[in-house]
Amino acid sequence: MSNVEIPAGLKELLQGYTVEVLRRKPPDLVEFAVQHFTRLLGGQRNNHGAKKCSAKPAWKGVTFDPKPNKPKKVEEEEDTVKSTTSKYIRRVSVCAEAYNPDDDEDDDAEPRVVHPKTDEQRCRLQESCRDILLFKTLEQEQFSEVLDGMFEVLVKPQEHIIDQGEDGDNFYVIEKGVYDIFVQKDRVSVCVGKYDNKGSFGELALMYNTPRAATIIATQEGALWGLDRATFHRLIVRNNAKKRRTYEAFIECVPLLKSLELSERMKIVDVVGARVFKDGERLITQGEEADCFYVVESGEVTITIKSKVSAVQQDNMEVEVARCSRGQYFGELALVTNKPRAASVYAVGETKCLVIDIQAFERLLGPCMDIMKRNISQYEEQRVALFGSSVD
Ligand code: 1OR
Ligand code: 1OR
Repeated sequence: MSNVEIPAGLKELLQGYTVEVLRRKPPDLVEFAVQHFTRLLGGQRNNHGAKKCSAKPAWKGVTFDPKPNKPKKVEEEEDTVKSTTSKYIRRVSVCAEAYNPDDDEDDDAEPRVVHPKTDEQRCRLQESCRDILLFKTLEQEQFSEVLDGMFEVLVKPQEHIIDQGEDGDNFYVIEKGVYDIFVQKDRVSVCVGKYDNKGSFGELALMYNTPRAATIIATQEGALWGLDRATFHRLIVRNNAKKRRTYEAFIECVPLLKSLELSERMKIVDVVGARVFKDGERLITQGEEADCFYVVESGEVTITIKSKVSAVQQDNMEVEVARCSRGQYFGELALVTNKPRAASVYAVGETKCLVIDIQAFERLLGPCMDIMKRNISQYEEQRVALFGSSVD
């Protein structure tokens, strides 16, 4: 026996298998061995592929089981790679941890999850995440960790991505597809809105440790990017604690939000994105469809309306009708009236705004609706005073 050469790595390989057996206590050791070593092999190939030629598909998208409409966890687990050791880890299903930013240090102990992606997948992912408000206040490093942690989910028509009342597993960013939002009212499911090829959903259950607040159903084939609960918690929820500290004082002095409870104002802070616009940059284009609402944090915006200069002249000239500065809001009119944008808005000097998407606007700003409607009724009076009937 003395001349038997033990191949390098054999001991570690068998130890790894033994540890997994002891942890999971599988009923069939042979079957478990096949699964375990297949996973390891897949991991080696993925790592090789990613290093050598990232254009090769390193990860195929997660598809949905028709029942029970959840991403296939096995595939998800199989493709979950720990970046530091390149060993596979299993995503332990997490049940309902309470929201407590002070616990965040524990999150550091969590292994960083990386789902390898081809260059092509990464491009599509980056494009889908470009305007996601929840990512707009992240540092570059946190943002790239979010991108690493996301996995592709392909969906079929009528798939339930989320069911109201269930525990939250993932947060989703839409790459493509239309998704209806249903909310149960008096035991009747009512469609309260939709996501049309952009946006994100599934953040509430993960942020506040609550059951899913709505049902989200794909109306056609689509593609989503998922982010697991633990990674969402480590990166987004932790960032929210920081965001609350940053914006607490500012949000307190926004006149529109005065009537809200402090907790309601903080919920707004949790979902806002911060965007900086350059001098002269257009934030809103008159006539376009609306999907968000703005509050000026610093700088100023000018609001312009196209008006015909004379009855014979068809070209529209933009006329300034208002300005907004720190603490003032705009972009509510189209959301409240469900019409196209009534004016264009441009930054005057470098301007920073907090941005709220239409779903969060409808969910959180209901109590401020009276104030907004009162101001809206003044627009019409001012329109007549300024232009008579010459506005398009
Ligand atoms: P979630 O984790 O609770 C369902 O899972 C998701 O639907 C939720 O996160 C939001 O991302 C999204 N009320 C609650 N959740 C909504 C709503 C909504 N719209 C989208 N989601 N309302 C509709 C507003 C247009 C209020 C209905 C009364
Ligand atoms: P929105 O979603 O239509 C443009 O996008 C925003 O400009 C609009 O919401 C309002 O928030 C803001 N008429 C219409 N929109 C106005 C006006 C306005 N002022 C600000 N906005 N008028 C000016 C009243 C001083 C009437 C102009 C003729």
